[in-house]
Amino acid sequence: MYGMCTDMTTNPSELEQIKLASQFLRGTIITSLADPLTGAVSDADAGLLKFHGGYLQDNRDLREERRQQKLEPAHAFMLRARLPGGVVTPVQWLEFDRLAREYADGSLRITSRQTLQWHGILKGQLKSTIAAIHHALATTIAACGDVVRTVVCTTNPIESATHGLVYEWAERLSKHLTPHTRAYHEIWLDGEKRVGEVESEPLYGANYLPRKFKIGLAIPPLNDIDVLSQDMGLIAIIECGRLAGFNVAIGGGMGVTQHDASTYPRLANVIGFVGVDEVLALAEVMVGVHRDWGERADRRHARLKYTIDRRGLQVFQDEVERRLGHALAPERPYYFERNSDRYGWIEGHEGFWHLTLSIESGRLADHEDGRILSGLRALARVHHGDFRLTCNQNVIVAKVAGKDRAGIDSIVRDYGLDGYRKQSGIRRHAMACVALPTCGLAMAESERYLPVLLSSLEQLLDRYGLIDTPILLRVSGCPNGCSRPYLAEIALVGRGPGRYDLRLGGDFQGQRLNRLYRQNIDEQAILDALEPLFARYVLVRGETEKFGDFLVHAGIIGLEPGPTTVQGSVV
Ligand code: SRM
Ligand code: SF4
Repeated sequence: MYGMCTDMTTNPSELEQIKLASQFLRGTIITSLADPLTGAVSDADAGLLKFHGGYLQDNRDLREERRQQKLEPAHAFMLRARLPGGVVTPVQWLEFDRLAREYADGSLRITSRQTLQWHGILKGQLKSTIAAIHHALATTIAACGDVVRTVVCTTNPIESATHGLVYEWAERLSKHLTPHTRAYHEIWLDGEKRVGEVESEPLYGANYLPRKFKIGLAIPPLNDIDVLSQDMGLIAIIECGRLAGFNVAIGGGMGVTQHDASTYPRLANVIGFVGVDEVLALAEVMVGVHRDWGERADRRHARLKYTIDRRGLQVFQDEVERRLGHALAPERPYYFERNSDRYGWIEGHEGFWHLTLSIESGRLADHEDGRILSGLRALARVHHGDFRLTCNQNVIVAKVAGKDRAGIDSIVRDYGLDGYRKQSGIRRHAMACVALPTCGLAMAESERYLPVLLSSLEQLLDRYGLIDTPILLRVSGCPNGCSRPYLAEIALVGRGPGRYDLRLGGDFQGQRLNRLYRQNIDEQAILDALEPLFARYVLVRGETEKFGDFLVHAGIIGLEPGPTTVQGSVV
């Protein structure tokens, strides 16, 4: 049962008080939605709305102009779906696409946690959009907020039936850990209030978690979900073709607060192994310890990684095992080959084919280089399998019968979705977070800057014969790290308009954090810093040595080679 955390008794943060008083996430959202005088909702309701999958935002490109006109910011909402494992049926796809065109800004956005976002929804259309998502048998509840978020899973419909089982665990975990409140039904779906019924959240309690909690399941040798960046990562152990269970990794997280050296990215520690029959119990226990031990006064230090470092890993593990009733078994061997996606057609185990398409920054929109949104709509109209979103912001057209491949290929070609065939090595492995104009926390451009940056980098790489060399590049518009930049071989982390920290030396498997190389520099300085490194790399690299590993082996970045759980962030 839920126990009141000790930190809650001392100065809980404002949001803690809002959650506690919200009557299980109701607050005054209904009143805020009905207020005709503003396109926004009250601050307290904006905090609660996140638990329903919605973010109050404004178009930052228009902020200054509207301020001068004495108008309130151009408010609109971002909605995020909760899609465990990133699976979308063609019927759902067509509905999501309709909502993007009718209610949002004409685009869909695949996120770095394999789900979809709609941006630019006006307040008056929020309810219709959420209801339509619900009727398409999906939901937005708990896609955001201080709860267990969308559970991610290696997007691999390919290798074996066991891989399907792992996906089922992602679904089961997601369902098991979804909040119980009926507020969502009442507010968005005209659900009736159950008079006299005493509501409860057996796992979360009335004030929910101190902070978000992220769970991901990886199936080695693929680490496309960056399992060591999750609060709780589960690494599938498949023995003799059978899913034996999972290695358990805890305390991963990327977020850093600008100018606050007490915040840092952290790789999860692998602490043991559980059999499949204990996965749900373990997740509940882990979430329970986060709930009870997490920091409730200062949200900057409320993620699980800080609780673990504050209490000590062994003390934390002892508590988990005490609540579980026994010690975890020792971790089992595993090996990761890559954390990026494999593009193009791959034959699966049931005779089906799967096509991974590269979507720049996950943005599905129509523009001069391709009719990406229309192309996916055309695919959804003829496709009999499903779509799988990846944590690298790409999409897989999954379960295609051999006879249907040519038809799919011709749609892909006609709509300019075949970029993956001609892309440079760095472009195939690039990822950027949303940032401007919708993200309220962005300090620099990210998604809109990526194409410009890539063109400059490609010119440089071409000069050194490295145009086809796979290099993992990630850009974030601020240190929060939504594109998981701290795991990239080359990362830019936004500091201010046109200025970034350049970080180097992550590996290709998502098992090593990179380090700060140059602070707060502009594009020219970034290119100047990278050019001599590319020049050296081309001279000394072996046949297969990756750029990040070269930087470490050559002593350019002060890191130990190999899979390490390096903490801290600055060289
Ligand atoms: Fe994120 C906040 C976008 C994945 C760490 N993130 C935000 C907000 C909601 C800004 C805000 O709070 O107002 C951004 C909305 C931008 C917009 O306009 O859409 C935002 N995060 C995203 C997405 C859409 C980035 C993308 O380009 O794909 C990803 C949505 C994931 C999803 O579907 O749930 C996204 N965010 C991540 C990840 C990557 C991951 O989870 O694998 C991280 C790093 C991992 C982690 O959590 O440590 C991440 N986002 C953050 C943080 C820092 C959290 C921290 O511990 O300090 C914030 C800020 C916060 O929570 O206060 C944040
Ligand atoms: Fe916004 Fe920063 Fe996340 Fe980018 S990294 S989406 S700028 S919060």
